[in-house]
Amino acid sequence: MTDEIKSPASPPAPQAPLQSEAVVLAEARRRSRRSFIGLGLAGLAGLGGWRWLLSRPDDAGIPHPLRKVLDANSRLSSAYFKETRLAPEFARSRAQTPRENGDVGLDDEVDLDAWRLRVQGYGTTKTQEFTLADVKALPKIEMTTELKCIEGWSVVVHWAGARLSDFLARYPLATRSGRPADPLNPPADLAPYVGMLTPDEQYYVGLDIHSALHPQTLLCYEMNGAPLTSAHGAPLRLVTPLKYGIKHLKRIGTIAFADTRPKDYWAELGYDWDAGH
Ligand SMILES: Nc1nc2c(c(=O)[nH]1)N[C@H]1C(S)=C(S)[C@@H](COP(=O)(O)O)O[C@H]1N2
Ligand SMILES: [Mo]
Repeated sequence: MTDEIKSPASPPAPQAPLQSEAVVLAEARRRSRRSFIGLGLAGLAGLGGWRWLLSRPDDAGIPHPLRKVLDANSRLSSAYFKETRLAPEFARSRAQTPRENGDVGLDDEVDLDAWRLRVQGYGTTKTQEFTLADVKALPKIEMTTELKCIEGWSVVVHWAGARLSDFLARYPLATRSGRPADPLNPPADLAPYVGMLTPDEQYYVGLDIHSALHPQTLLCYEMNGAPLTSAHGAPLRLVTPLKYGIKHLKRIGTIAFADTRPKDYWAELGYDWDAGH
């Protein structure tokens, strides 16, 4: 396959976000228009978050919810999820093919017919397997966003894929109870973290669940209107444009939910674990 930008074979599919996602998106757009205060305690306080914090039940013998916030702020509930922002989107005509950057975990040829997405549910060792068709059956989301590499370059790319949040609403593997992961009303038993690995486990990234359920976090199968090439992560890669390219794992093999920060290739090499920008 070449890396030329191809025109799409058919007009872009109408986007049909799930209802709850449409609400999340509207809320996120509204928030992004305002200056974003940040997710620190100051931001929470300014938005009535203190009242929310202090009204929390005192579960598991933890004397004060603040302890939990400081230990793992991704455990924050809906108040936290609403404080999101969107990465800027660009005219599709500005999209370019990015360089093929980073090939850890892509050594072997990928057998597209044999490939499966393996998902290990939260609180279980069982994994469930999905085909690319399963992912494509979810609402197709298209977005033109900037891919920013920590090396200092960035490029505008048009992506298409399924929202991870739609996947987890349809296949509720991110909660112990099997309740769907609704970003607006996250269940109390939602996993705080998600890890992703290439099939050979050579490259791996970790995300907090808030980032994972962000409306622009996609399981992508198309770049600039064409199926992903192998070097860009075929058949399925992560795109999450509020984070640097290091988090955009190419060729997803396994997704697993966790209580603690999953291992992260570049964090092990000294980069910021969150890698947001
Ligand atoms: N499997 C895998 N995914 C990866 C990497 C890698 O080395 N291996 N590198 C990352 C980095 S640092 C960047 S900038 C982007 C680049 O994506 P691109 O090759 O599509 O431009 O892929 C990310 N995903
Ligand atoms: Mo990168």
